[in-house]
Amino acid sequence: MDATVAGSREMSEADEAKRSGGEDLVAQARAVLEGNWVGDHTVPAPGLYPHQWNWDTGFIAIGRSRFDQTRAEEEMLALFRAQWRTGMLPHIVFNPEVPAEAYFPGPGFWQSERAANAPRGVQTSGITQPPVHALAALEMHRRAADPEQSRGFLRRIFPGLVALHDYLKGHRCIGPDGLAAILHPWESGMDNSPAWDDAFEDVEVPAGALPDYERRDLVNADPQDRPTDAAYDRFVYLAMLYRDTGYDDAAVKELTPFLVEDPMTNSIWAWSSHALAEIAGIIGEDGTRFREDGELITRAMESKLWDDEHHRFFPFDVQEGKQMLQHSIVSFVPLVAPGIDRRKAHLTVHAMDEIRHCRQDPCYLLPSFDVRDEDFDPRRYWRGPIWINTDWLLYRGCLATGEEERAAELRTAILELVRASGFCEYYDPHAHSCYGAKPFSWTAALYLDVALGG
Ligand code: 9WN
Repeated sequence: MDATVAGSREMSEADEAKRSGGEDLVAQARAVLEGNWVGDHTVPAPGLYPHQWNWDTGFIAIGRSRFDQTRAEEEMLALFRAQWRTGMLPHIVFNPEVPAEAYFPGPGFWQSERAANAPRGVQTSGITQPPVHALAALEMHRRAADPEQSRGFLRRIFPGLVALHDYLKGHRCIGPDGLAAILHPWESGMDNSPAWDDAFEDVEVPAGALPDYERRDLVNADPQDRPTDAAYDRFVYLAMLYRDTGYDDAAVKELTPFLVEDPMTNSIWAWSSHALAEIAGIIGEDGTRFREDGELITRAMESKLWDDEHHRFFPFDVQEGKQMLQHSIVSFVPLVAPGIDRRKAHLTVHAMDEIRHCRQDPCYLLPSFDVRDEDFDPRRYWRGPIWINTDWLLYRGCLATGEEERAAELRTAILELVRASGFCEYYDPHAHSCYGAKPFSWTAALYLDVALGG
């Protein structure tokens, strides 16, 4: 789309936001991000998530850049200051001013200060999350009120982005096909999803292996909304396995039952690889290899993760050597991968309706898991509820693949859900109730992006 057309679309969407009362909500969304700002970053939500999170920062910076370019850049740079020497970008950067016991697992569990590759002077977790950062940096640049300042920002963040992409390619492409593997469900960002159950249920926690620990999440959220204790034990055990290798990617693959090639992580990586190529061009670097990487990731997903019976992409269990056929939202996210095969994209868009509640017009947004499945739970964390970030990805995927009608429908549904229920962490797919932490930053940020014409 050329800049004039994009500009006029944004104008008319901003006008529409005014007419429909969305203007108040835009102001409220900004207030949520201002309220959750702490020093040099935005917390996902007060209480439950008191530190800086990895993929949250990317989503938040996309929305924040709509009204505060400088702080959006600042929080992205703050995250990259915690990058490990390997290029690994940790999923949590701990705020030293927050009491250690406020979140579990906290810095005392991860012990990053003992890891040879961890940065000094900052405590972090030892695992990562989906690499949304290059695409976020490019989105921010496209919206920048001050393009010169933004080019300076791109020059500063570029080496970190390259190191992150090289880390995924060099350390996480464990199978032979050029797809990055996650080694913990927390790395997917969709921690408790049934998408991982086949591999996750293979995790046997030996008696006496776990430390005594207290779940801080249950102090800040309703236990009905959060993962079960049995799931938490497995989360903690898997994280310990990795930690106790000294966060060694080569060593852990011999030990862990959980190694998964996830369509969502890989398609975000493909999208970000193309964004990185474009960023390289903007700052006078050669982006060819990143574009080539993006193409290879997309081709690998098409050949290894695509399922021609169900018309969607399934995660691959590397240790068992098979696809995991649960019907979760990750299956549709490859729509965002640039250059995805047109036929597969079209079939994927149609398959999306199969997992949602569509008895009214417009349909509800896509839930995180198939509403008809016996494992579906309308309120438990990633096992059914709607999350705005995953639907935002599908919205962008539909726009990118020319599925304009679907994109418009998702856009309306995002605006409507937030208008009806507020800036929640997640929403019931059958009603307008919502759960989790509130006000939730990426919901506010992506609402802004969509309302203002993202
Ligand atoms: C563990 C912060 C994070 C998100 C994840 C979401 C949730 C953490 C938790 O909150 O995970 O990383 O404590 O449950 O699943 O996607 O980044 O918002």
